[in-house]
Amino acid sequence: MPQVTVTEHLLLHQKQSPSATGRFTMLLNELILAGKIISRDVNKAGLVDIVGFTGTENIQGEKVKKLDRFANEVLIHRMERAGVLCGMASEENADLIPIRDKFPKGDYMLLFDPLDGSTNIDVNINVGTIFSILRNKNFDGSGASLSDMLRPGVEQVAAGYIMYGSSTILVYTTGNGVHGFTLDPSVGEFLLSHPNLTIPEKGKIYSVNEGYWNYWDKPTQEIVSWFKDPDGKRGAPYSLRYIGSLVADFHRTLIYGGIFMYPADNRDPAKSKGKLRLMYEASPLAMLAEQAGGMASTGKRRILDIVPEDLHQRVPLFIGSRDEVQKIQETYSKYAGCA
Ligand code: P6P
Repeated sequence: MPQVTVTEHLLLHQKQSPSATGRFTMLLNELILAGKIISRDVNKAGLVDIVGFTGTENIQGEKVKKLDRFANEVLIHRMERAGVLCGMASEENADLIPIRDKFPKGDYMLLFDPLDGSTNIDVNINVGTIFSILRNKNFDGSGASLSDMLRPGVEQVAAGYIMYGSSTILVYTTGNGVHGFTLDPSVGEFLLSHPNLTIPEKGKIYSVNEGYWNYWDKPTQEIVSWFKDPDGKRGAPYSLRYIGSLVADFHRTLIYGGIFMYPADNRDPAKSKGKLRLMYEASPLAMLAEQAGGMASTGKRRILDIVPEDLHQRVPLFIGSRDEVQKIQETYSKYAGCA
């Protein structure tokens, strides 16, 4: 396959709109640079522990901090200087992150989880940066307000993730299909490796933390039980795969099909609406899933239709192959019908 870079792919396949002034390409290229810096340090994490050296220093010349805070610093530093944003939000920051006046602004807004699943780094499990890109319809040259940013996922102009593991892969959509690029460290470029990714219509894998079975609602318990083919009528149950790192579990679902679930939990008040965040986890992954022919739901509602009330709002998440997500929704509506 000829080596196609992200920039080339964007120029060739991006929906050419009159307003396409290359600013989106600048945004994505800065994001990619941040991803390369994070990848470099994530891949050294084990060494830091073993040999004790700090490896690299971060941009402020400080010793490398905890990797998710380091990833957050890298993203904020790089993206503030991209000259195309009027605001950011991060899983690591309670409030909206403004773009300081000394930097030029643009009408894009970036929301991200800098290093999701970072607790898995110590055991060499893949982790990832998840990002969501919106445009500020009220942009007047000044910074975005919180209400400018609290937009439903259906308004995202782009979404994606960078997964750090045996290789570093960037998967993103601009509403024109889903495409994967693998980092070639020898040249420092992400090269097209998975063009036009699509989720199989139906899968054979379900992915959920079964340890929380007793805290789920009835529809979730019923559908998970169905996956196990309890009466043997279907001849074979689904396989259970659960890595415990959202980006890794989603990436497998995107490629192999099936369903990833993080249901609401009636034991832990903090997870009564689910553990995963709407704006920088569920929404960007939902855009990818739908662009790849799949679905993403809370069980009751399409994820992309939810208008956020808070930057860090949590939602239950059922995402993956159309067939399995529809089964979840049918089960929920059956119970709603009985309510
Ligand atoms: P649990 C990692 O901490 C994370 O935020 C996601 O990456 C992952 O999907 C989820 O939590 C795992 O949560 O409760 O199963 O350990």
